[in-house]
Amino acid sequence: MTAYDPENIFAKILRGEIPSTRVYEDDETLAFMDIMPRGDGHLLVIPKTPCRNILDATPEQLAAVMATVQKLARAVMKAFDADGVTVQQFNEAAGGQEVFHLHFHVLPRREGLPLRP
Ligand code: DGP
Repeated sequence: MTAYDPENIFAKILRGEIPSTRVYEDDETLAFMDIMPRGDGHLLVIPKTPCRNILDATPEQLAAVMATVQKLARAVMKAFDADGVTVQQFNEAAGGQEVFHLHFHVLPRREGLPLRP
């Protein structure tokens, strides 16, 4: 397992070194809009503590992040009058991960409307 890199983009967002559109925050997690949205309301949920991906996450980090994912999944259902929600998560480059700080994508979905690539 590669070590956590504190210079990854989401660590910089957490430290306020680069801007983001924050939509939710609590003691353990942060959520902000994805800069390359694959649909309206596409947001990302991350733990505030260092964590590369699900492979090195602690049960506590996962519990906190998933609680926020559920909260925001329910919120986007209402806010976007959605028919469903897709939750996505990638691990390591071979698994599709591009930013190496644990994150979950939350994507409100409408019936018959595919995600953008
Ligand atoms: P992945 O690691 O494959 O889940 O993809 C990373 C996601 O992070 C991708 O949907 C685009 C998003 N992203 C990359 N850089 C930034 C950034 O600087 N700000 C924000 N808000 N999102 C970013």
